[in-house]
Amino acid sequence: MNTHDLNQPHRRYNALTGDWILVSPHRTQRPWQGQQEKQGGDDRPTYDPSCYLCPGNERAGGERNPDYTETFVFTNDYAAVLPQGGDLGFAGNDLLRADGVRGTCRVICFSPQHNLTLPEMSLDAIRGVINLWARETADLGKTHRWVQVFENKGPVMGCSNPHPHGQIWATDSLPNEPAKEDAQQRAYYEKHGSVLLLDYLNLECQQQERIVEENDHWLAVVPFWAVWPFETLLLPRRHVLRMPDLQDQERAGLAEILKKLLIRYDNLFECSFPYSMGWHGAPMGGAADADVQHWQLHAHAFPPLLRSATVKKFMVGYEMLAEAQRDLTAEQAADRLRQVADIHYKQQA
Ligand code: H2U
Ligand code: ZN
Repeated sequence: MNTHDLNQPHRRYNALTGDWILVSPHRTQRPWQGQQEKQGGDDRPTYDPSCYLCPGNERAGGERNPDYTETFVFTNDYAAVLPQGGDLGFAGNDLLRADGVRGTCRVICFSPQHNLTLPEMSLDAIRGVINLWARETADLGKTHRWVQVFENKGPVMGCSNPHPHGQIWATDSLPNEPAKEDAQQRAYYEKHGSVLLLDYLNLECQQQERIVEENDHWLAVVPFWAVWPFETLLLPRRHVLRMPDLQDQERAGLAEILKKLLIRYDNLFECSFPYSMGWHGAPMGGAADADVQHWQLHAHAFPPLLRSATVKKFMVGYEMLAEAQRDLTAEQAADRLRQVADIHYKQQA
């Protein structure tokens, strides 16, 4: 199969979720005319006395942050789920169903420095964030079935504060997206006797059409079934179930590929690239490893920008009513990401 032949309208199958996506490549055969607007200078201070995530400052709930020097984790003062879930006492039926949910939410500060972002942090500091993700996943995984680590970056993604931070929501139930991925990976494993995302990784290595960055331990691709214009999927080369299972070398490799990928993102439109990014690994909370061998750890990055720092893709109309659609193909998106410089635009002379 050669994806270069896919230049007519077609639908691509997302093997990981079972969803379909409409691709309309004929609409992009015109030359690229997207504006490349530069955003105003980034003049945030390294410390902001009014920021509720900066070291030493008071948060909305009245608690005070310690004078942390690397990373810092706290329980979200406005958590979406609470530890004391229980019987709802709700007598539902087939049409009116509700289940209780028990869980906890944490906020993780990546750095004490208010004006940094992940791609601008040192490899050592990024490794500190990776270790924190792994530690929190292991810790919350002892008592929760699903631990969702994520970062919302940029006001366009609804991020409330530019201080570099992410979140973790842990629940006793499996949310929609991981449930779909669990079912798809399991069915594939039963049918082929191999791991879906590792077979996919091998295909990407053979085809060399959608790879954006790679190193000895990791691969970053625009997946064949990408929905967001510059969506990427980050995969370890080895079969890894969960983030805490990553070895030292793999953590070092992850810091490296993450920094490179995010620099490419920032350079694409010369702006601090907004996205939602997060990790999926085998369910936790007592799931026996033998029952989750079909899983492969991975991260998704879903950036909303389409043509410039200020023109985003809207998921409206056909996507709300029918299915997701894109013009730019995954192959074209990967090509554009490969073509930008790998030195951050703020560091370029
Ligand atoms: P976002 O910027 O991704 O929305 O995350 C910030 C989170 O920080 C948000 O979930 C929490 C909000 O509830 N928060 C606190 O826990 N304490 C505060 O003092 C303000 C914000
Ligand atoms: Zn701050």
